[in-house]
Amino acid sequence: MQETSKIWMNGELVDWADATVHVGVHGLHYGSGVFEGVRAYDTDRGTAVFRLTEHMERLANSAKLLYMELPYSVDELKAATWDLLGANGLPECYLRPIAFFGYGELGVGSQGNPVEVAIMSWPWGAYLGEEGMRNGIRAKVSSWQRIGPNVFPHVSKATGVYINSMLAIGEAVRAGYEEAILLTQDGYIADGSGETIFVVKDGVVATPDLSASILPGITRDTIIQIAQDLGYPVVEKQLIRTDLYLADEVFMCGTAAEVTPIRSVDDQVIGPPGPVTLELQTAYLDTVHGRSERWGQWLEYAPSRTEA
Ligand code: PPE
Repeated sequence: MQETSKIWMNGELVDWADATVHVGVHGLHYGSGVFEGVRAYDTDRGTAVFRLTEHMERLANSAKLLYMELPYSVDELKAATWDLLGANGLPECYLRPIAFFGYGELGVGSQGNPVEVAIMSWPWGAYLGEEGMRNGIRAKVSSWQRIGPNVFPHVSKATGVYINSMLAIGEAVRAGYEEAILLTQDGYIADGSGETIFVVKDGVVATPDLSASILPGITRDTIIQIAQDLGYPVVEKQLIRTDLYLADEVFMCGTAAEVTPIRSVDDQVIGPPGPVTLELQTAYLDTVHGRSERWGQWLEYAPSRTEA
């Protein structure tokens, strides 16, 4: 991770090295935190944050699902983001808002612990590598399943649940693959360790529906909208692993991964990035970088710029 100058922490901009917590924080012991991943892009009109409002709204929803009261509103968190971007002066970066139960009463119950909130920002390049973005990655179906909706509220982007993702990607990488694809407990496709999965077959774009133990992905929503606007039928439905093996195209998407093609799953060759994947990838990258106006409503600019 490339260190930057400041981190926003509990209402203040502090030096990178000073954004620390005590080993007794609840969030460290029990994974009781919620977080976001957001990207800011360098555009002709200055730095733009892609769908910042939706990301902060999802953070608030994630917190609610853990019965965590955020001490800041969505608007305050958006303002904090702009303060941080201004302080660090990076034209383009990844942003990581996080809220967690802090230091107070150790014990599984979260009562009696303050809620701490921080936002980090640092440069983060292609999540699955430049080569993966261009030529596609090799993925493996994981032996680890996604947890069901009554085990954990998967709609919450909670820190502790990422143990599941950590084990899955660790297994895939040790076996020589770049990413893992997790199935639900019923055996349907859920998602990647940090991405939503899309399948293209006979011109139809399909992705698992939101009940498949997945995060309601903001990039997922973006890609569905772009694909529909480009004239592709899009279906949200249960998918099984053989749908991946027999697909014309498979890709994954997420804030960090953007649109990354998948060239094989479990050594079943899908092939180099196909035309639909490339069209959606180009449309997505043109949108986030402000090169295309068509979906420009998703780019949020620093408040002073909007007022100017
Ligand atoms: N599923 C999972 C499990 C997931 O973690 C992400 C985001 C997505 C889908 C896509 O969601 P969205 O970004 O709203 O389209 N994963 C974050 C990276 C996690 C990491 O720290 O690594 C991200 O893309 O920021």
